[in-house]
Amino acid sequence: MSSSFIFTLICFCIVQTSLGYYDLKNVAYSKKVTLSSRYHHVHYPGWNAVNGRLTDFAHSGHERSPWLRIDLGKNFRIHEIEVFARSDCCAHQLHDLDVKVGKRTHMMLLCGHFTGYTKVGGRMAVWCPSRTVARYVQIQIVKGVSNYLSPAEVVVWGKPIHGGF
Ligand SMILES: [Ca+2]
Repeated sequence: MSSSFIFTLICFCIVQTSLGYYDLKNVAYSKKVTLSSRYHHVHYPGWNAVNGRLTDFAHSGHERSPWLRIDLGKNFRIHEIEVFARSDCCAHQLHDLDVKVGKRTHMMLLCGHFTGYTKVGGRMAVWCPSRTVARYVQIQIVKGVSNYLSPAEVVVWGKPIHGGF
């Protein structure tokens, strides 16, 4: 993985997205993460999914519909959410994701869905409806009866509601 790409993830560079926004930043970087369960042998904390590195990963326990939720700390206008698969192996672990956002954890709305599998080191992306505002972002596997959720990184491109970081 090139250092310039990692720099893009962690240094909040101003980016131009496919829709032409220039002021979006990765508002998930270093925020609080909750995993639905914990992998039993080795601890791969949820924080690994927001640390700006694609060389490590968070890892849930074995369950039907594991999820990972990021608390952005406050409401942001959310534009795009990217989920990166592990770069060492096991891309099949990341598949059929619901991506939900909400201002409260009990009021999450579907922002987008990704059907199928990624490849090793692959990327899933969903774009939220225009003017989506949320504090929480959650990804969850919604297909299959026995799954691990092991994203290398979750990037949330967003911006403050009233300007200024
Ligand atoms: Ca990571």
